[in-house]
Amino acid sequence: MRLSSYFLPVLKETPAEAQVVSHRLMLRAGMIKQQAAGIYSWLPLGFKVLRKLENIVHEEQIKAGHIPIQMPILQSADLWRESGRYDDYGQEMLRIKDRQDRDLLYTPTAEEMVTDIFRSHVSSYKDLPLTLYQIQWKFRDEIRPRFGIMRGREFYMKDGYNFDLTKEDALHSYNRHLVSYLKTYERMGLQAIPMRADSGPIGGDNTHEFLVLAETGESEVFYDSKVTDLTFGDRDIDYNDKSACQSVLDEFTSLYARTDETHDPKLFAELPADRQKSARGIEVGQIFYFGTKYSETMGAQVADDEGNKMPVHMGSHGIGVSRLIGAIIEASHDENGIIWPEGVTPFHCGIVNLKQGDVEADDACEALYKSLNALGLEPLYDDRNERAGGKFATMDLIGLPWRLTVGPRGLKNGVVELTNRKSGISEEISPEGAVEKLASVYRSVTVGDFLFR
Ligand code: P5A
Repeated sequence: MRLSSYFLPVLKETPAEAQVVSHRLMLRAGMIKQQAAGIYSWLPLGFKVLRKLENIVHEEQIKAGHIPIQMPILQSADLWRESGRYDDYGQEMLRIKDRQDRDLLYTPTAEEMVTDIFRSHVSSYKDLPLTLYQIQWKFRDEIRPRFGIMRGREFYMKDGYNFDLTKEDALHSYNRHLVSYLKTYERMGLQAIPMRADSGPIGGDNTHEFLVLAETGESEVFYDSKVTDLTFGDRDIDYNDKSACQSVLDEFTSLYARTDETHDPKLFAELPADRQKSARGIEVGQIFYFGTKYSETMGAQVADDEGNKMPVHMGSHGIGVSRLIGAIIEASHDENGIIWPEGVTPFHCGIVNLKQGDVEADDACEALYKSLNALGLEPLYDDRNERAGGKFATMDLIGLPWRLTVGPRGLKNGVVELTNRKSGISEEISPEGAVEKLASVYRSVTVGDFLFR
């Protein structure tokens, strides 16, 4: 992409309404625009990152054997009357009437709708296990939308739902989700710690939230410091292997890690004093097992070989896809702007032409731009007629992991400058060498390049 033909409305001033750094930087980098309280437009740069995250989520869900679907954003209230949640859900649910005076609602979550799909089409235990998921906009009329997209009213969520014959099978689904979530967050450059939590309006008593530690997090959390040493890494887990998934769950949930809702000060005090940590965290996902709560009230049953019908065991599993962008920025920025992890960056590198209009500089930039594109990488080429200082400031603000700086002086010696955004370290290198290095960096990072199949 050439910056001269892109739409990147960066702001020079720090917006006064933004209280946390991720919100400030998203506004300044021209990623989002607020349209109403907690409701945002996603401008090109923000939309690109959102799609990258979405791709990673799809890839990891599909690897785990889960099947993508898409359910509507508006739902009929009748479904929610069946489960009893229409009245229970309270003011967070946005209720709407259509022209026939029928009650609709803007989906805050979709346990009822997916249960309705299941009961309409599945009647035999032979069709189990089944996990359906979607990535779809949700609406919750939050009393205090804040921190930009971090606590929005409209937000993008991956929501998955498992259907199993027995509790044991459903707990395997739970474990499978936990494993796939650990993998997903790590690919996004994040450490998200599973913590024992409260299930709220979704139900059930088996639930973990995934928390990214951050000073600006809304949740208060308590944990054993050893839990921050755990990483999932490159493990290749067979998702059908029950004991392999169980042992990942055991490894990641045995140490003390709880949100304030389930915090047990007595148990916590048994930890060695230097390992007792309390901090704040951003909730980027939650998994639930709630047994037959919805299948019983809504009649989602399967029959065994003798024709005996039984309600299926279910759970639901969510990832806050739009919120994750805020969490990533909170975890990865400096005073000059965002620092994207390579796995989610909107463009793989920036190209800064120090002397636009100089034939050699222009040619060298064009050549770099073409070679990188030919490798399947996406450079953002700042080809505007602007001062170098302004171009550097924009690149730092939007946080691409690598920057190529090209100017007549370097080109005389056959070199360009390759700078790493995170370390700030620059090296002089031939243009071919720079392309090769970027190709090898991105070969080892799986970028979310899933194409919906
Ligand atoms: C699981 C999927 C559920 O709704 N039903 C379907 C279950 N879980 S949840 O924990 O309530 O939400 C899942 C994740 O969505 C994100 N989230 C939000 N993101 C931005 N703004 C909000 N107002 C908001 N509310 C929830 C969180 O990351 C949460 O873990």
